[in-house]
Amino acid sequence: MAKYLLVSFKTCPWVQRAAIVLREKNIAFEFRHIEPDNRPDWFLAISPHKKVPVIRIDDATSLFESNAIAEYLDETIEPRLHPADPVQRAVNRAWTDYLPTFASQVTGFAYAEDEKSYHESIAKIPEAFGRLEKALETQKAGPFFNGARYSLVDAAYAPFLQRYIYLDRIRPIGHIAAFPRVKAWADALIARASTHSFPPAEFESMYRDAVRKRGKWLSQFVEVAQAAE
Ligand SMILES: N[C@@H](CCC(=O)N[C@@H](CS)C(=O)NCC(=O)O)C(=O)O
Repeated sequence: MAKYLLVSFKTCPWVQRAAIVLREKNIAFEFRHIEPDNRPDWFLAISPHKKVPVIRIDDATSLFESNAIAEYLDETIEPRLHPADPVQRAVNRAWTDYLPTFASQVTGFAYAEDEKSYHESIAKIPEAFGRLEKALETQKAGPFFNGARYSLVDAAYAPFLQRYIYLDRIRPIGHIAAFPRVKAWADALIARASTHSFPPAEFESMYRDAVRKRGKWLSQFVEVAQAAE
């Protein structure tokens, strides 16, 4: 058995965040995908909220919550992805704290039940992108959040920026074009090998299929042929 076992749902962005950190650190791990509708007893026994990701270490210790997992991996395995400077580290942590809000503002519309709530949800996107655009401007960096060095902030936002781009291809939204730094950041993250747990085209098709099966308002726009590509 590998030292690290990452328990996953195939399209979960929070799992992807943990997997990215493992890949950035070149850590060998077993990636075990389970079905959301059929969570095995061994998993329920190690996941207090019954959620993925869970990382099992040496078949002895289980950690949950993607941020806690990312921080643990960063504290224990080189290279450090957090900046050495304490102020920059605090800035980075502040932006990883913002991630759940960002995720719901930027991809929450995919869960809207009807057209009205879909449009209400879409209207929240510019505020979230605007905040990140300002943060990237303050960092004066690129291509990644802190510049040339990849960080835990990059690993955190990559899955959600990738999903926004995929959702935009299901039904065009266009907001990201007004935020050039966010757009360039998203492009750099999508171009990075560590972002991808599956070949990108295969994953996009898997993700579209998951959006279609969700049965929300947006689901009707996912064409079956596209989902099965
Ligand atoms: N805050 C958690 C979120 C994890 C999460 O929401 N995982 C979803 C899958 S993407 C899940 O397991 N959902 C199952 C459920 O809510 O019962 C983290 O960062 O790890």
